Amino acid sequence: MSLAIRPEVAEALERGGPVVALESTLISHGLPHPDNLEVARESERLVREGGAVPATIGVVGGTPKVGLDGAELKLMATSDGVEKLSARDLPVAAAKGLHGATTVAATAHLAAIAGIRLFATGGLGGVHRGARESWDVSADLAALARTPVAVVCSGVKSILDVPATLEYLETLGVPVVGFRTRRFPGFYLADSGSPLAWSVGDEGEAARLILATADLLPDHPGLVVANPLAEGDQLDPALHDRALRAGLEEMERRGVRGGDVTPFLLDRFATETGGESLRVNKRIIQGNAGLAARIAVALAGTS
Ligand code: PSU
Ligand code: MN
Repeated sequence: MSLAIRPEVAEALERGGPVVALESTLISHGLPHPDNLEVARESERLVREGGAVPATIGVVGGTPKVGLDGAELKLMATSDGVEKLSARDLPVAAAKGLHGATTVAATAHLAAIAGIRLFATGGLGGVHRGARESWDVSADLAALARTPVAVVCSGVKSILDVPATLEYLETLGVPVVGFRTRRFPGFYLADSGSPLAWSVGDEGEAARLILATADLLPDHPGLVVANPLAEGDQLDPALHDRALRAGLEEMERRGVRGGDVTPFLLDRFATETGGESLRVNKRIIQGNAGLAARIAVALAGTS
C-alpha cells in the first residue's frame, strides 16, 4: 500500500511509543479559516504535551499521509481543492492524484494500516435524523466495526439522531464507554440524554480495555471512548436548541443531502450561535487530543 508515514511517526511506532492520529476533515470541512489551522496546530501541540507523537492524517496529491507536515496542514486548512474523503474514496483520490481531507472512517482506516491505536477527534459521524427515508448513516460507524482503533471523541453532534447512532454501534458490535461518565456526551452539551452501559475510570483502564478488545473480539472492531466537556464549558442548552432547529429547517428548505449535510449544519451552527459553538468545538477537540495522548502513553507502558 502506498502510504507515506512521517519519519517521526514511523520511528515512534517502531519502538512501540505512543502515537495519536488526528483527522483532517474537521480542518478542511468542519471549521472555518483561520480557526481550523489554529485547532490543527494546537491539537498536535496538546498530543505532544501529553507525551505522544501526533499524526494528522490526510491525502496529498493522491498519497495517503500518516503525519502531515506544517505545509500540508496549511494546505488542508486553506485550499478550496481539498475533497472530503471517507474510506471508500481513498482509492479514487489515489487514482486521480487528488488532495483530500480524511473523515473519521478514512482516518481510522489509515491509522490502523500504519499500526496506530489511538485517534482523537471532536465528534463521530452517525445516523442522521430522517435516516429512515434518506438511508444517511455515516460510514464512520461501519468503519469502526472493522477497524481496530480507539476513537476519543465527545459523542456525536445533536444534528444527528443520537439514540439511533448508539443502537447502530451496538448492532455493529463496537464497544462504547464513557470516560468517567455513564452518560453519552452530546458534543456541545456534556450530556446527550442517552445513557451508556459502561465507563472507564482512568487512562490505565482505557488502555487495558483497548488490549482486551484486541484480545477478545475476533472481528477487531474499534472502540469509542466518549469524553464529555465539563458542564461549565458546554454551550448554553437554550442557544443550542435554537441553533439546531434553525439549522435543520434551513437544510430541509435548501434540500442539502449526503456528504454536504455535516459541513452545512456545522456552518449554520457557528452562525446561529454567533461563534459560540466554534469556541466550544475547539475546546472539545483539544480536550480529546490530550486524553488520547495520555491513553496512548498508558497503552505503550502496558503492551
Ligand atoms: N462531526 C463533527 N465535526 C466534523 C465531522 C463530524 O462534529 O467535522 C466530520 C468528521 O470527519 C466525520 C465526518 O467523520 O464529518 C462525517 O461525515 P458524514 O456524516 O458525511 O459521514
Ligand atoms: Mn452521510
